[in-house]
Amino acid sequence: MARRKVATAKPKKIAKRMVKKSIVGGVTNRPAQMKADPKVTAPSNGEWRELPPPSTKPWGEDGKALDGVRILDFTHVQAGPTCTQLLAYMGADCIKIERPGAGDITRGQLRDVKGADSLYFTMLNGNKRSITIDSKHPKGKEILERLIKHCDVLVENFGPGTLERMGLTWEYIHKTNPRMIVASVKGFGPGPYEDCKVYENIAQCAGGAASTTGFRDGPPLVTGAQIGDSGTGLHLAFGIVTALYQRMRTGRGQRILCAMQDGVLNLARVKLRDQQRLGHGPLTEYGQHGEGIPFGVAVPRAGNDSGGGQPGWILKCKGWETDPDAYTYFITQAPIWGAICDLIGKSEWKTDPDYATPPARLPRLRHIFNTIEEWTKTKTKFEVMDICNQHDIPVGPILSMKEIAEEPSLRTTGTVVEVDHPTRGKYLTVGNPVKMSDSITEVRRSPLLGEHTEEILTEVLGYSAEEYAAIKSSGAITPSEKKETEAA
Ligand code: CAO
Repeated sequence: MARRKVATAKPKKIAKRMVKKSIVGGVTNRPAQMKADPKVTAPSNGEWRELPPPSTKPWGEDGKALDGVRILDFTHVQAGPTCTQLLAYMGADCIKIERPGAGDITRGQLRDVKGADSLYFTMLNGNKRSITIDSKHPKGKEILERLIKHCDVLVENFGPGTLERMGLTWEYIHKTNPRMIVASVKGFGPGPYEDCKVYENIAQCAGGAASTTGFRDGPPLVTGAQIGDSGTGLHLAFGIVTALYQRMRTGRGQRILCAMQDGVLNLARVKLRDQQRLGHGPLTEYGQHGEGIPFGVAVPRAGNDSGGGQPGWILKCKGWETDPDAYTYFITQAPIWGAICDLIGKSEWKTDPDYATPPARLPRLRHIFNTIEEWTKTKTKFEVMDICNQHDIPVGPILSMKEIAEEPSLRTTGTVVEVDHPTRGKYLTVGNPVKMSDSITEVRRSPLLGEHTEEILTEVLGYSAEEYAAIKSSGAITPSEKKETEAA
């Protein structure tokens, strides 16, 4: 793929902007007043403390962003694990609690290698440690209490009421460890649906994404991107990091709730924007306006129309007859309209009043894109990318998952990472999509079920060897015989 031009700001300008920002933000940055001891402690008087002196270690060699943060990870399936995996990528010590003998249900779902953890599990639980605890066993409850005292954040995405049924109410957790942040994903926030269990596609439907996705003459569509699960996990991670920041000032934890419906709506906010615009007239940038089809009472599905004021569409490229992904996205951004006309052999459109201005083009978009497509059909999607980028025309090849998996630049940046696993061998996972200059992510494989049980009980929670042996024989960390007999 051709490299895109990247706008670069002059270093001096950036430095000036950063100074201004830190003053606006109220962060004192005066070296003369720096404390010698860089340890971070919560301020006792509620006033903000000074920052430690800037590290002199090389970039990326002074630990990770969330070093020292310990997570009690009570998550399962996708929404919760996405969140905790991101926190683990950032350096948090993520301790995943799993049911003895079973574990996260996704370990066995969509299995592709017999007897090995599925990709569903391994790609969502990297960089974590796994401990098995029966949360309903008396000894298990005791271990959980100790974990609550030793952790900073509890993350869970059980069905409504499940955590409380385990005895882990907010009141109990807060009393046990007032500094603990309790972060939850639920399907819906407080209201008529708060007790409902929710999976990805339900959230996409309830959050407004499905009704605005697809083609006008077809049914609502869900998207392949997991905006309900992974999107909400991402929102939750943001909430956790900001709560950790607030805790440095207040010294106390708090509850965080991310409802999947809310997370999806946040990602679909431009459609709520359009809903309100609809009250003031037709949505002129939607293809249906140009086709003379009146709007109804709600935002319609817009097919492949581009979201903003830069009309775009998906166009066929060379090979489309046999390759389902031989397409490109093509945007007719106004400033480069002349370049598009020249490229596709329609230079006369530059001065033709029917085509020369964006408003004149709106009713003719279908014809315009059909004409551009006659040109893109003569090139591969990568040729279109190369040629158009020389003219600053925004286009994007439709990349298949196969192409993404094989794309060398994504391997170089650590966005696609190959890791080795003791039972399933090598597999690809998505690395940290957030790149930080001083917190470098090293992606590690997901843990086997209960792989770190002994290490966490003895090294983190301080149980002696005798106590560990007693816990082991109590049945709190091993599958019960009854369950094993049932399974057999
Ligand atoms: N020891 C003993 N029991 C355990 C356990 C452990 N370590 N871990 C979990 N359990 C038990 C729970 O106590 C609960 O049992 P009860 O129902 O008897 O209280 C049960 O396992 C799990 O309950 P659940 O409701 O969370 O799971 P489910 O499979 O019935 O539902 C889901 C799954 C995802 C629909 C539901 O958890 C949910 O709605 N979560 C919130 C929304 C969400 O995150 N959805 C995203 C799903 S995809 O990422």
